[in-house]
Amino acid sequence: MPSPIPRPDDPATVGPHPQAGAPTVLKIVIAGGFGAGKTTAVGAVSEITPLSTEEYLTEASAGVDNLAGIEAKQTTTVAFDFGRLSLPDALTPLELFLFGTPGQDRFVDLWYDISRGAVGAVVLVDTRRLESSFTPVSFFEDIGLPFVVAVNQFDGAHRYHPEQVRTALGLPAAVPVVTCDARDPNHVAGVLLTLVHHADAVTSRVGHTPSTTLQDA
Ligand SMILES: Nc1nc2c(ncn2[C@@H]2O[C@H](COP(=O)(O)OP(=O)(O)OP(=O)(O)O)[C@@H](O)[C@H]2O)c(=O)[nH]1
Ligand SMILES: [Mg+2]
Repeated sequence: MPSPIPRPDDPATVGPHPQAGAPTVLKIVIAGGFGAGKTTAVGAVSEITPLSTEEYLTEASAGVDNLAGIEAKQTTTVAFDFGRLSLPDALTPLELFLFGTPGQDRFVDLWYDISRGAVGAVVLVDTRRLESSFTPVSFFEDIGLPFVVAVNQFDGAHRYHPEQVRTALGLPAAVPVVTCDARDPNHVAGVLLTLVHHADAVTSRVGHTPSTTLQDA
């Protein structure tokens, strides 16, 4: 059985010296292209009423925001989502602070602010609009923040094997690619644990924490 993660002395934790038994608090970014299910995922798993910043899509955004496959979508995130998930039964009790990004590329400046202090990111992918995943993937590669890809399996969408998605996105073997239903709390919690383990493995391997640790927040 691998050791529990993150270690209590991991510098990528909130607070200078987490007390024994106190949860390790981690900031996690939920990212992905427009309409990939970020707000849905945060809302599904959050134990508090999530903070969201939704605005109605207007005719002015027609032709800018691609609604193919999500025609029923009426709102979009214009700042960020916030939710919280406690995992007290993990070997190291965890408290995850979840920050969902706005999806459109035009909000990329906000992605930097939202990613500050995070230990890692989940990139949600809608395979019907795969092209919208390239910018968030490149973003986290560029800033050096560990990330996992979670394919959100929308009803009626073709079910691609995760390895097909890896190839299509040009992801290295080290980046976990998993599938989920963003509406399912158990699925989302599983994706988050995959990310926490992956981030721990990456930071252990390179011998330092990402450039955006919680100490920067
Ligand atoms: N069938 C299905 N619908 C989903 C799923 N996840 C999200 N949706 C729907 O897809 C639409 C988009 O979901 P959002 O959570 O708003 O997506 P988002 O990524 O936050 O969108 P932006 O903030 O605008 O980029 C909503 O109508 C959701 O109800 C899913 O797993 N399955
Ligand atoms: Mg949203």
